[in-house]
Amino acid sequence: MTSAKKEFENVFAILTEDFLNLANSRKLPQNALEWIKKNIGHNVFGGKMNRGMSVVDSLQILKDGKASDEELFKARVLGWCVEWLQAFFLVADDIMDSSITRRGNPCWYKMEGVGTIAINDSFILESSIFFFLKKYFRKEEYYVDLLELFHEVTLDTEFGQLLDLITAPENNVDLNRFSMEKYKCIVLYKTAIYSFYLPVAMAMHMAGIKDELAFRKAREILLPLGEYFQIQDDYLDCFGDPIVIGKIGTDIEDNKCSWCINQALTMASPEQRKLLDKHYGKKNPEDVSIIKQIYKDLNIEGVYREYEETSYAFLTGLISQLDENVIKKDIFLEYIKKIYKRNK
Ligand code: DMA
Ligand code: MG
Ligand code: MG
Ligand code: MG
Repeated sequence: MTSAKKEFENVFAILTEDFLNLANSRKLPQNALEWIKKNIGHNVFGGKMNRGMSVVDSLQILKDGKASDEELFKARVLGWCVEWLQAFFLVADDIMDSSITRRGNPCWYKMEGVGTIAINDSFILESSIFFFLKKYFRKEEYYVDLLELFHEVTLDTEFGQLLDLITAPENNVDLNRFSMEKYKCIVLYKTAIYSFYLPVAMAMHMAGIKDELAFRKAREILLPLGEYFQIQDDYLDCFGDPIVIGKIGTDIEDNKCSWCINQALTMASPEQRKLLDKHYGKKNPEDVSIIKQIYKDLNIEGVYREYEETSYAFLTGLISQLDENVIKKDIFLEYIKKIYKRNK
């Protein structure tokens, strides 16, 4: 592990302690404190930390590598706020998607004695963010910007999750409902904004950037980058190694409007289309393997490899056109480097 990652990890323990002290100051009994500690440990810690680290990396780039220790600490706190937000979404997402594993462990709601308590645990994870922001940023002139950003991004993500879920109703498969256009709208809201725009926008606020154009330009790159990231997620859901990605895919079972099915729909013969209609969105493993066989016959893997190349060329092209005086290209180049050809 890099020392930057280690330094980032160290801040997790500080924030966990802060939050437990808060709960303790409210006179919560010992078993509640232990529950909260387990919730945080299971759900916030142990991810790839890409989102969180990118607040730190982006700030360093914006400050030409001269960020002070105090600024770096604050960027790490904000990075963990993104990780806490992600944990809040994932705990709920796994319930709604009937998922089984996450980060190589059972999903939180699947843990012994947790069940639907996970719903309230996800709320607690969300609320923790505003405690951290108040504790560490109350006196900063950009405090309100951070609050607005978290509130707006959270709402957008919830809109995205809504679209994702109502486009995939259980026991009511209708592949005519799907399209690449709908797909792009879902992933913009459910993934791109919180995973890509949020971390960079926070670093920009910390760096004192006020230029609206800079925020707009950042968005213009980060949102397509987020779409690319979710297409990778959808591809890995079906074709990734569960051991490596740490989760067992459920998109086919869940009738999800995933990139793979949308791609298959544009290529399927009438016979294949009939099979897709008949077997998509079913929990039965036999149905799932029929869908996977069609994906194989249509060479969805090959189409994905090609998409990945085209998309990489498109995104690096977009970045190269940026005006360095408005926003630094390196922020985005760092990002794309981290996710290009990822297998987890
Ligand atoms: C992820 O969508 C979106 C959010 C807001 C968690 P997903 O269900 O495809 O994610 P995963 O594959 O990690 O369950
Ligand atoms: Mg999910
Ligand atoms: Mg989901
Ligand atoms: Mg997924």
